[in-house]
Amino acid sequence: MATSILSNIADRTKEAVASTSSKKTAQFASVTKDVHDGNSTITSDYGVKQSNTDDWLKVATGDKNGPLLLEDPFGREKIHRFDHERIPERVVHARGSAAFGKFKLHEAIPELSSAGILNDTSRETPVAVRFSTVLGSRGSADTVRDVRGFAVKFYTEEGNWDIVGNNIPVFFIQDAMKFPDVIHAGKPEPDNEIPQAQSAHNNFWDFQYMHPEATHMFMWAMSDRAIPRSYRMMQGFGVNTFTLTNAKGERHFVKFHWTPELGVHSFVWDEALKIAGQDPDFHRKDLWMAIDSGSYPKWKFGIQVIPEGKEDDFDFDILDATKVWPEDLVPIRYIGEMELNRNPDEFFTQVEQLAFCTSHIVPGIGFSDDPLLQGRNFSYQDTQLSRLGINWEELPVNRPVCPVMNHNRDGAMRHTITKGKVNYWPNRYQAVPPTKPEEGGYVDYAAKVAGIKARTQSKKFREHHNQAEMFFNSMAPHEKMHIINALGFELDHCDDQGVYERIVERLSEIDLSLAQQVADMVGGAVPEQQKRPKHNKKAKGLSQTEFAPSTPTIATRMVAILIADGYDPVAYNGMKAALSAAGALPFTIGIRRNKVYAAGEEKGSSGGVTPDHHLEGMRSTMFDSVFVPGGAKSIETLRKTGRAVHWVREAFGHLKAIGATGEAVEFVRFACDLPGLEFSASSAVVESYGVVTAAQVEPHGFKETLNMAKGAKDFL
Ligand code: HDD
Repeated sequence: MATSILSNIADRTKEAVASTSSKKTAQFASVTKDVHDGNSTITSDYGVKQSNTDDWLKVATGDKNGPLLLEDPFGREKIHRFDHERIPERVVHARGSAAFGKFKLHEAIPELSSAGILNDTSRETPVAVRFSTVLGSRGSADTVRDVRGFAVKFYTEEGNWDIVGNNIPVFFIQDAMKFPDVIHAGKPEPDNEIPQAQSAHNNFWDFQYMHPEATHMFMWAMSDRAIPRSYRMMQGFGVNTFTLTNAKGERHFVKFHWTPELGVHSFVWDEALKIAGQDPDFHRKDLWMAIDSGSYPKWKFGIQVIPEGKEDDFDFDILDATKVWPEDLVPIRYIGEMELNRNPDEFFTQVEQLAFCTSHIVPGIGFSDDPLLQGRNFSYQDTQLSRLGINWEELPVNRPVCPVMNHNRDGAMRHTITKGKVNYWPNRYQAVPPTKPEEGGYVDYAAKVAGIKARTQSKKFREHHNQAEMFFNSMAPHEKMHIINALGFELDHCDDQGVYERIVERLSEIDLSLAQQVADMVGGAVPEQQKRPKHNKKAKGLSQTEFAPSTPTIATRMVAILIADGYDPVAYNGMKAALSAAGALPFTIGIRRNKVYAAGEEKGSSGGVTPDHHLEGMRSTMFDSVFVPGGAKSIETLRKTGRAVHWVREAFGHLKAIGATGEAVEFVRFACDLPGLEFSASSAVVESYGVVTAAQVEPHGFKETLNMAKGAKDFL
C-alpha cells in the first residue's frame, strides 16, 4: 500500500476521523499545537521569532562564504535539537503502532471485582492500544513471523490500568528471571547482529531446545497466529494470571481475553515474506487506514475466572504462563467491548512515548503469584526510567485522566508545579493524606504467605508437553501443514546440525508425524518413534478457524480490479459499485497509471479511468482479492503481459478470492493453470477453489458474484 492509497481512501470515504469525546481527548487537546493553525511563525524554543532558519550566521567575505560563527543561537539550537531527537527504542517490542478509542462494559461483575471499570456499564473509558512485533528493531518489517504485542492502557476514573498482553495466550518461559536469556537468544546474534526480526537462526532454536518449557509457545509461534493479516484481526491475551477482588474481599484468579469482531485471519507465509519487502509498514497502514476511513476495529473483552480454593483442581499450575486454561474447563465470559476510533496526531509523543506497566492496576484488581508476572511488575517501571526518565508518567500520553497528587517530587524533566509548604506525609497541615479503603484507596489482598526462601518452582511447572501436544492436535489439517512448513523454514536457516536435529527430537515428543515431516525437510535423522506417549486430547479455542466473524464480511478488505485498454465498463463499474456498497475498498490496477480506456472509448478521449496503481507498482500480495472484468482487447493485453498472469496466479496461490467475468474467465483459468478448476461458460456464477466466475454477467449479477466471493475461504 502506498501513501497514495491512504489519501485515496480518505478522499473516498469523506468520513471525518472520529473523535471520542473523552477526558483523554480533552487532555490531549490542552497540550496540542497545530502547524496548520495559520497563525504560527517559526520561533526559537525560547520563543523569539526567527527571520531565517536556512543560513547559519557567518562572516561574509564579499560574495564568498566565510567561517560560521559559534555565536549563532538559532543555528546551534536547530542542530543541537536534531542531534538529540532519538531516545532508546524499546528493548523488545520496538516496532509497533498505536491508536486510541474507548472501552465499554456490558455486564457488571460485582460478585467478582469492585473495580469501577468492571461495574459501571454507563462509563466509556478512554483507551490507548499499542500493537507490536517482539524481536525486530523500530524500523523492521511488520509482517515477519513473530508474536504480536497487544498492550492496552485504560485511562479509568480510578487511575491507569494496563493489560500488557500478546496475541498468543502463552509465553516462552515461566520465570521472569529467564527473560534476558530468551530475548538475547531471539534477537540478532551477538557477533554479527544477524538476523533482523527473525526467529529463524541457531540461537533462537538452541534456546528452545534447552528450555522444554518453551515448547508450547514455539508451537504457537510457528502457527498462523504469528503472521496475522492485520492487527485488527488478532486476538489479545493478558497471558499472566491476575486476580479480581470483590467488595467482600473475596478473591478470584482471572485471565483476560480480547476477541476481534472481524475474526482471526492470517497471511500465508509466502505472502508475509513478500509483503515484508514490498511494504514493511503493511500492518501500520492497515490500522491507520481502517480508522481513518471510519471502519473502527472492535474487540470483545472476556474473562476466564477460577475461584480461590479451586486453583489446585487442574493438572497444570494456573500460575504457569506457558499454559492456557482450556476453555472447555474454564469458559470465557464476555463482559465488554473495545473500539479503536482515533489515530495519533504525532507518532513520537503518542506512540513512542506511550509506556505500559503490568504493575499498573486499579482497586478491585490484583496480582497472582505467577512468577513471570511478578518479575514483569519490576521490569516495566524500570525500563521506562531508562527510555523516558523518572517523570515519564507526566508525559501527555501516559497521564491518567483522574487527579494525581502525592509527595513524590523533582527528578529530570519534572514539569508539574506542586504548590505548598510540605512534601511529606504525615504533616502538620494534614495536606494530601492517603484515601481510606472505603473511599476508594487501593487495598492489597491480605494473602497468607508461608514458605521456605529458595530459588525453586512448583512441581506442576515441570510438565511441558501436554499442552504443546493439545495445541497441535487441535489444529485443522491446513494449520498443521503450516506449522510443519514454518518449522521447515526456520530450521533450514539454522546451519548448526546439532540445533535442528535436537528440535526434531523435541518434536517427536509432541507428534511423530510432525517430527518426521520436519526432519525430512530440514535434514538429519528421521525419528522412528514417538518419544512420549500421546494423550490425543484437543481443546476449544485453539484453532483459529473457530474465530470466524459471526456475520461474514468483506468490509475493509482490499480488492484489486485489473484492467487494460478495452476493458468491459459494465463489469468494471458494476463490481466497483457493489464492492463499495459492501464496505470493501476497490482499487483499480492498470497496465499503466496513465488513463486506461474502456471498450468503445477513444484513447485520448475525455473518458477513461486513472488507475490507483499499475501492475509493477503494486502486487497482488497487497490485496485480499482480485477481480478481472472481461473485454476482449483488455484480456488479450493482460494475457500477453507476464506480470498480469503472475498477478492472478500469485493471488490464487495465496488462496485469495478471485472473480472474473466475460473474456476474463478464460484468462483466469489460464493464469491459475489448475486442472479441475471449474469455470462457467454461461451466465451461471460458479465458485471453485475460491475463484468465482461468470462468463456472461448482467450488471445485477454482481451482487450474486460478491455473495459468492464472501463465501470464499479468504473472507471467512
Ligand atoms: Fe514484556 C514490552 C508483552 C514478558 C519486559 N512486553 C512489552 C510489550 C508487550 C509485552 C506487549 C510492549 C509494550 C508497548 O507497546 O510499549 N511481555 C509481554 C508479555 C509477556 C512479557 C505478554 C509474558 C506474559 N516482558 C516480559 C517479561 C519481562 C518483560 C518476563 C521482563 C522480566 N516487556 C519487558 C520490557 C518492555 C516490554 C523490557 C520493553 C519496553 C517496555 O517494556 O515498555 O520491560
